[in-house]
Amino acid sequence: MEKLYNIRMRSANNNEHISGAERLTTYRNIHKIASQMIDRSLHHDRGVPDFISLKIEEIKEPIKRIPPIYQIKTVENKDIKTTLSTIINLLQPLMIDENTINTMYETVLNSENIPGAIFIDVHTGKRITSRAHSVRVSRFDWESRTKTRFIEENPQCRSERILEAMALASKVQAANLVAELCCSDDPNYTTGYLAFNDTYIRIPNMKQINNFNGGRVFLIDQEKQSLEETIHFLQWTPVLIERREDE
Ligand code: WAQ
Ligand code: MG
Repeated sequence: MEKLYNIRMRSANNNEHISGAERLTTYRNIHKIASQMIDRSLHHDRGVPDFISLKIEEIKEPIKRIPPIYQIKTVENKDIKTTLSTIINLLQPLMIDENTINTMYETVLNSENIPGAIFIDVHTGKRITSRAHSVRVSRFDWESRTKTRFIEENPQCRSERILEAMALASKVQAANLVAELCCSDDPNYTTGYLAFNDTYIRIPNMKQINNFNGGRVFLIDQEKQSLEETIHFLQWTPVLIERREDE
């Protein structure tokens, strides 16, 4: 197996998060991916950065291979007024306290400019990671044949933004979290998603157009898994989204 490198970019202005990205790539493609990321950091709808960081590291750990998230759905949600109740309805099978769902929703629509995800405890409904310690999922990417096949099977998901979100959601599902909720912080992108039980549910009108708020939350059951180990897996374990040929 060829060596892989993790490339991470983050950019900010006045210490406020603008954008970030992460990819796993081969030596041959480092230059291409790195320049795409710099381009992306320089032309972002959230603004022009005064700080860009680009980090490239060889992966030394064994790579875990996981399939893409199993099911993809889109719900109808015509207006931001119904978004919260749509999420509450979708989460019904998990029997989560409604206050906890409200906290999840408020956290992904926050204006705090959080670069990573915030954990919420499913039992207390409280945030258990602060803005300063938000968790950036890293070291994951699509294996290229799996990605090509996935796009053929799901042509509505061919945009890089959606593919990145699905790769991230696939790694998060592999971490056994109860649920993930995401709203883009891009003012021009209003579709968000909810992921649980290996299902990715796209939710149109998660927020109003021209709104710069956005975020991600991970709902965790700390009686079933340790927060620390989960964070370690999300940040450090290299994961390729890869389907075996016979699947
Ligand atoms: N790890 C943890 N949190 C992250 C990461 C990461 N690698 N990247 C972004 N976030 C958090 C951060 O708080 C951002 O503000 C927030 O998520 C949104 O990130 O199917 O574009 O990159 O059409 O703006 C969903 C696609 C797109 C839905 C989501 O997120 C669909 C998107 P963004
Ligand atoms: Mg963004």
